[in-house]
Amino acid sequence: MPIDPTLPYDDQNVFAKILRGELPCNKVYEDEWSLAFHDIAPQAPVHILVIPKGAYVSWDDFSVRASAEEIAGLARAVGHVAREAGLVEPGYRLLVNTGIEGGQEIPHLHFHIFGGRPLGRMIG
Ligand code: DGP
Repeated sequence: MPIDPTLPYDDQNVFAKILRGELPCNKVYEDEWSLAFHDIAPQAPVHILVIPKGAYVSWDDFSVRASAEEIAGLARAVGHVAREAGLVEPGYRLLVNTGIEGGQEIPHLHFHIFGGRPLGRMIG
């Protein structure tokens, strides 16, 4: 069920639990700002999620409240993970579902990285 991004941060969401180590994940990268792990229900041969360590509900929330360091840290992590996954040459797709009509289900900001097959053109 898509979430309302205007609600306060829910620290019981699954990505918050993954960040606290209360739930497992298949980790591919971690640094001061970010954690990346494989999606539990991959929609492409490569489907990785990159999340900020800070408590941000959505891209909208992050774009308003995150520091320049956090924004840079997350952007660098997304690029790094895609490069390390070997996706730069064939290409890949970034997706950030935001809010109810954006189809966001987990109320902690996450970048989807899709790759490993031709993805076609898609808007929804
Ligand atoms: P979105 O619709 O953008 O909020 O996508 C949420 C994604 O999170 C979806 O592709 C499935 C994934 N997901 C949900 N629960 C878990 C989990 O517990 N572990 C992992 N690795 N991924 C999850």
